[in-house]
Amino acid sequence: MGLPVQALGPCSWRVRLALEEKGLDWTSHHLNLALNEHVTASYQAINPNGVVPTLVHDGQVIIESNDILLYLEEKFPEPALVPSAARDQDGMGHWIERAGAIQGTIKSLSHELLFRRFRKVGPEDVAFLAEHHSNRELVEFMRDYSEEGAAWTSRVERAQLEMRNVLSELESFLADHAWLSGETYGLADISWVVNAHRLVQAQYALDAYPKLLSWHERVTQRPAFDRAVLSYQPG
Ligand SMILES: N[C@@H](CCC(=O)N[C@@H](CS)C(=O)NCC(=O)O)C(=O)O
Repeated sequence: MGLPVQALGPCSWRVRLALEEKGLDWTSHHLNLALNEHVTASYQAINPNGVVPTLVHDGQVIIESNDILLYLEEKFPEPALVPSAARDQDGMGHWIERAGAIQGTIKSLSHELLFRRFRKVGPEDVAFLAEHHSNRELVEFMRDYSEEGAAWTSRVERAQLEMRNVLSELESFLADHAWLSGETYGLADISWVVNAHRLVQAQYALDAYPKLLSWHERVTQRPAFDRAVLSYQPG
């Protein structure tokens, strides 16, 4: 049994959501991570980290999902997904940065709570990655995941702690603000909803965070979220 392909990459959901919100035309070059389609020399020549997503636009290559959000906003400012007030812009920047920094945490929890049921990784898979993937961090992660020893336990414990901390911060912020981007929905909401949605998928206990759950519901009910994530089928 496999996960639906759209379940595999919150970083790609993030970019698709921004593209959908802005109503932009784009061409998908889908890579199936479970089939190691990102573990090729040709893809790593485009994205040296060998991870998805990558945006290629007007001859420019942008490789970090949050950087892609900011790039899209700069090139395609309408409809605006940044707040007009400087104070809200700072707040938005803070949350986007936090989303980028928490990526490893999301990855550890996704593997522990969701993928472990579907994705078996053995020593031969790790050896394949070590030979063909230039991103050493990614290879070490997969080695720890496959061995399920002390190194993995410590990754998961660290991730649980970091996640609890950031969820408390989000809950406090959302107690006073409708959106992470300030007065209106914007890039910080896009950046975070994919993380929150992944936690929901992984059945992470979120009852202690009612403001976050209500914000998640408001964002995931947007038609763009449906197109970018829930009903998305790779072409
Ligand atoms: N910081 C990067 C992280 C990208 C990343 O880790 N992408 C994941 C999917 S969400 C990936 O390609 N993983 C491949 C793997 O772990 O083998 C970004 O935000 O674009």
